[in-house]
Amino acid sequence: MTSIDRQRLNELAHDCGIASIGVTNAEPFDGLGDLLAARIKAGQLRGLDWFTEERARFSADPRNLHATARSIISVGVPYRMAPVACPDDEPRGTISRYAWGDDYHRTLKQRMRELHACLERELGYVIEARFLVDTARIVDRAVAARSGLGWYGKNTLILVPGHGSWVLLGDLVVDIEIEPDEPLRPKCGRCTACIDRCPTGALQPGYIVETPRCISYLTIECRGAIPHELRPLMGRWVFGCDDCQEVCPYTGAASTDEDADFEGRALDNIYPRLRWLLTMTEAEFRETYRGTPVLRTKRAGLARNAAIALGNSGSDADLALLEQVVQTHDVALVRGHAAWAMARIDGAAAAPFLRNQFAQELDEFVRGEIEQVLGCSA
Ligand code: B12
Ligand code: SF4
Ligand code: SF4
Repeated sequence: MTSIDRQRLNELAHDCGIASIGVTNAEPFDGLGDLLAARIKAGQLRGLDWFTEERARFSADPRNLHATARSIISVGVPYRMAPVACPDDEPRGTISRYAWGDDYHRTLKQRMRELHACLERELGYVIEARFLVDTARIVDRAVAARSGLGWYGKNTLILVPGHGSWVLLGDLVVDIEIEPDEPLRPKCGRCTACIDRCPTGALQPGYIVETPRCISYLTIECRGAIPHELRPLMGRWVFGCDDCQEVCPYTGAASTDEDADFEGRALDNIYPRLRWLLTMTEAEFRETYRGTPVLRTKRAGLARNAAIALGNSGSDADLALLEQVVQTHDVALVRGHAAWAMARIDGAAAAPFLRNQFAQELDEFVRGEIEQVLGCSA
């Protein structure tokens, strides 16, 4: 069977909307299973219930996915769109760039399917393939690093030449042999800008993200109350966090891309109005975020995050709305975080309302939140 010429593969990928690729074999990833098990044991992935040692060990050997796999094409799709100005007419939160437009899982899978079809056409025979994006069954960054698609930055992300870390990753696992690429040399040198910038101290030396402290985890994956000590550090992020990427010199130097799938559909998909997030209906939430990654956090999670962001950035002018949220929001999680936000904006001004609310509040969580911010007792 003939295989594909490497240069031709690049061209086909490009035609399918995939800017960068790297190729590696489908051998197991040496030491990865043990590394992941150690990270789990150390609590660095706490909160991600699906991230079990069993899944982690499975993901270290691509042949678990596909017994006859021979090669993996690591695909990189950049998503740095032109900057959008944030109007300052009212308080707004920030959504991380990858979530401005369409859900990347769908976009990448579709482009990988197109590449697979092109390959079959080009070679004239059937190719068994698996299409993976962001699953627990393979470690996308490990594939990208071994295939030379990019190198590990100290922010633990893969930096792709010309695009920095503004690149989403997918894996096209195939049963044909393709000439593999060499891994790239890491280029962080003495820079530690991302570690220094991380607002919560989640990013640590040694290529470690403490998941339970990462704003990305807190705003997207965490379903319950956000720990009090982390809330003031979350700034205006309401979905994900890009701080450890924005500060990176390689990522800063990245070219902007034009890709309709990743463009923010409207301002509320980039810098959403915080007051609106706190009062939006389920229908409004679904309409605005339909088909985007933001749906993952659900309406209650996004409203909870908005309460924190408003607490961190709002003024006394927002207290009346927050009072209304504490009294009437249909989700206790949001009411409790709104009480926190009032105290964060102006503890003295909020105290009479919060004391009064505490006296009549029936929900245990909301009572607990008020108790903590006021120091009042039952
Ligand atoms: C779980 C997960 C998260 C969790 C946990 C992060 C974590 N600690 O891994 C949370 C929710 C916090 C998260 C956040 C984000 N994520 Co995420 N996440 C994943 C997911 C699903 C699994 C990652 C995983 O297996 N982690 C566990 C182990 C493997 O990670 P680790 O302990 O950091 O170890 C790795 C590296 O640090 C490195 N390493 C470890 N030690 C050493 C030592 C040396 C010397 C070197 C060189 C490297 C090295 O090797 C390990 C294997 O990759 C992947 C998709 C996938 N299936 O792979 C996306 C993925 C990593 N996430 C991605 C993105 C975009 C993000 C965010 C930027 C989203 C955002 N804007 O909010 C943030 C960035 C946070 C950060 N700085 O990493 C992209 C990264 C793209 C890229 N260019 O690298 C991925 C690949 C999704 C995708 N398919 O595109 N994520
Ligand atoms: S995404 Fe934000 S919180 Fe998480 S490691 Fe990066 S800077 Fe820190
Ligand atoms: S900010 Fe500096 S240390 Fe962090 S990934 Fe970029 S170059 Fe590396």
